[in-house]
This record gives sequence, C-alpha cells and structure tokens, in this order.
Amino acid sequence: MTQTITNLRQTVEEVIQRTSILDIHTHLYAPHFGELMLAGVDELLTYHYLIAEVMRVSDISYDEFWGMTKQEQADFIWKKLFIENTPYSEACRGVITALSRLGMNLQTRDLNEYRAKINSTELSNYVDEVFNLAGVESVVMTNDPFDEQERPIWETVGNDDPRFHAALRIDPLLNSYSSVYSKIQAWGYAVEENVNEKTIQELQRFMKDWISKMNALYVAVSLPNDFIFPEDSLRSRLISDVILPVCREMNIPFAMMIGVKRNVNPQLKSAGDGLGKASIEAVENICAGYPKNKFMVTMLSRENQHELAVVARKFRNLMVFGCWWFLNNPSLIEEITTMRFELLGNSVIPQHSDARILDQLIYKWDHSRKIIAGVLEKKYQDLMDAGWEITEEEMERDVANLFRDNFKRFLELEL
Ligand code: RAT
Ligand code: ZN
Repeated sequence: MTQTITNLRQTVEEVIQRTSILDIHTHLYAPHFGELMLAGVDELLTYHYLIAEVMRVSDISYDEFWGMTKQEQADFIWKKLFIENTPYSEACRGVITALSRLGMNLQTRDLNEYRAKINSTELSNYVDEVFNLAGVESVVMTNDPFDEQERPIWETVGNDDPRFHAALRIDPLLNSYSSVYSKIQAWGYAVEENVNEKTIQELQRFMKDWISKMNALYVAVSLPNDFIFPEDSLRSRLISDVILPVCREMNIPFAMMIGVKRNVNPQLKSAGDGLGKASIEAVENICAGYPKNKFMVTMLSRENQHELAVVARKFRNLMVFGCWWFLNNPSLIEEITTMRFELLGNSVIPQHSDARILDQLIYKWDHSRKIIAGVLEKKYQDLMDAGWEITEEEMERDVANLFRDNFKRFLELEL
C-alpha cells in the first residue's frame, strides 16, 4: 500500500486534471476535412445551442437572422446574450470559459479583439493547442457517408490523423431509407426501395465497405423518442438484418442515441430539435435479443436515465455513455453521474463532449471534469469514512477507466 491520501479533494482534482481523455462522441473533423472542421470565435458564438437562446431575448425574425452572415450573427449573439444579458446559461458560460482559457482579456468584452487574436493562429497548431488545453488525447468524429462534402474525402485521402478517429453515422439509412437508397444504388450497390433479400445483402456489403474505409470504431445512429424495437417497420428490419449482423461480424458496437424529436421548430433549423422520453423496453429487447452484439447507449431525456442504468446492470453488452445535449448541464451531470456511479460503479463512460467547434473541447471538458471530480471525491470520502483507504494509483486507474479505458476495453482496442 502506498502513502495515505491527506488532501482528498486536491488529489482527486490533480488526477482528473492530468488524465487525458478519449472523447468518444464529437462532431469535430481533422483539419484535412477542410470546411467541415469548425473553429474560432464566430463558430463558437453561432453554436446552435446559442441560436436557440438568442431567439428568446430578441424579436428578430427568423428570416432576418438567417439572412445575416456568420460574423453578423456572431456579433448579434454577442450583443444580445453577453452584453445586454449576463451569460450564465451553460452554453454562454462555455464561450466565456473557452475565451478565458485561450488567454483573452475578458475585461475588454471586445469581440473584434478576440476574433483577431484567435483567427491569427494556424489551424493545425491550433488543434494541438486546444487538445492540450482541454486535456484530450483524441476524439471520435461523426462521419456521414451520405454527406456530399464529407464523402469525397473518404473516397480519396481518407484519414490517418491519429488525433481523430471515425464513427460511421447512419441516420439517413435507418430513419429515411426511401430518400437514400437511390444514392446507394448509384454508388454501385444493387439495392432497391423494396427491401428484399438481395437488398439486405447489398446493404451489408455497403456497411462493411464503409466501416473499413473509415476504420470506424463504431456504428452510430440517433433515434426518435418513439423508437421501438423490435417492431414491424423498415427501421427495425434494417437494424436486425443489416446493422447487427455487420457489427457482430466486424466486432464493433452499435451506438444508439435515443430520444430526439427532430424539427420541433423548423424555423430554428439546426437549433430546432427537441426531446421526448423514450421506451426503455427497446434497449432491454435489443440487449437481450442480441447478446453477441455490443451496444453503446445514451438517452436524451432526464426521465430515462435511472432505468437506463438499471438495464446496464442486467446486460454487460451495454455500455452507457455521456450526458447528452440538453443533459450536458452541471446540475444534471452531477445528478446523473452520481446515480450511475452508485448503480454501476466504475463501469460507465460518464461523458462525451459532443463538441462541434474545436474550441468547445476546452469548456466542455473543463466543466465536466470539475463535476466528475466532485462526484468521485464524495464516493471516495464515503469509502474512507467506512475505513477503506484509497491510493493515488487506484484513483488513477479509476479515472483512466472513466476517461478512456472503459471505452477501449469495450471495443477491445489496445489499452
Ligand atoms: O448536441 C448536438 O450538437 C446535437 O445537435 C446533435 O448533434 C446530437 O449530439 C447528435 O449527435 O445527433
Ligand atoms: Zn452529437
């Protein structure tokens, strides 16, 4: 046994601070994906979370807002949410944390000054700088073969940037097959709108080709709150006959992000999605019915969190991950992480960033690290009060599991 911990809070914080993170779900791209890689202050300010918020504090019409250039939108959001109001919502606070950690002088509140400073950094160095500040070793992208901007990159240079891993995202395939099958056809797969046996085989071939092309760590989809499985539907059939056999054969997880209600307010465009409580039976059925498949699941509604953790106690082929999107707020992260640690111990992936803009890695992880440290400290304190001494090495093991190794082990990647 190594030396006893004298200052628990400080030790936990230090361990959390120095453990680098594998961020398992982001919308970031390696720099060679060109315009898909978003960074900088104008992108930070026009994050869709902030667009939803600015509409609440101004009476600008949707058309007028969408008619502005990105820089004008950013100026508008800065003025309305940061100058005319106090920016304490989590998405606003995030911008402040990022600017502050990037060395901006927050006293001036001068957006043009921040813009000029941040824009003057060369992108590839900036990736390293931001990863470093955020304590992130690598991130998983969200890669969509149906995206016209993205597909050509995979068809030509691919990706060998070790800071960015791929995940094959298949929302269009599962949620709107009739609008994409002709594209798949045009790419050389003999698929038809009517999903017959031949189409199933060809869709499997399509999936395997793309998993290999991307070297995808997992296959992912976001699903609506009315998702049911199994059911008599095309989506259910595609999951059971295409996705699950392929994931089994390639030995990669199927990640389901359940509970989104797309386009609740279409005028908000990308900011217009909402959420709903989903059926936990879908998760139970799929984990029970396919024990040889691995599932990563996150759910969007707070109301689903406890039952999801209970399902994970029943099925070791289920890895619960992240406090997703509307749950990525301090009060909810604390509540959900505490509950998960109590039900699942160390066997969860407590958080992913969902960063869409490079600089967001800084604040998303700053904020989450602090909360996870607080929750862990309480759990360690309870054990110590009961007479169980914990060493710094044990803490390091636990935090490494939470931040990287649970994911790697679940995927059977090298630790
Ligand atoms: O959190 C978000 O940015 C959402 O818009 C979604 O991208 C969500 O995370 C998703 O992956 O569908
Ligand atoms: Zn996402």
